[in-house]
Amino acid sequence: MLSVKKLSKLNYQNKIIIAVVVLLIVLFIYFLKKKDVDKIDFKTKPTDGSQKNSVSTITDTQARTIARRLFDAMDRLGTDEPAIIRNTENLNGASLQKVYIAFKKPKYWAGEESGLFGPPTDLFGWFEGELGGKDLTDVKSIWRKSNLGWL
Ligand SMILES: [Ca+2]
Repeated sequence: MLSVKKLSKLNYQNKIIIAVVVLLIVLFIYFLKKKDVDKIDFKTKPTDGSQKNSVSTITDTQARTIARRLFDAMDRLGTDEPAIIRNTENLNGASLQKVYIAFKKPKYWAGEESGLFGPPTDLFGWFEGELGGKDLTDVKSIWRKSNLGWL
């Protein structure tokens, strides 16, 4: 027969077991969330472009954010070449396609967006207007994965 002392000892062990289980659940949720955050950090996480080129690794919102960064890197005076490379080099083909679509066709005139002059220009047109030499070659080699026909 269980004494009161034994019962309370059992309860104590049960409490430890429950505490451990709760801790494991908290840790599990923490790592799940951490994994989600890792996914969001699309700038620094390389993707295996060779095998997963057809499945986008970014959301539409992320594609719009990257497209906006590319636009900001090229609009107005000069060009932020490192920003263009940094924001696209780790994207696979399908993700690059999303970014291309999200960029749309802002009117390009004399190195910047113009509401009045210049034809609606896609991302590649902006690249060609803003980049030259090795920068253009490097950006083209990144975008070859997109299969969008820009050579
Ligand atoms: Ca510019």
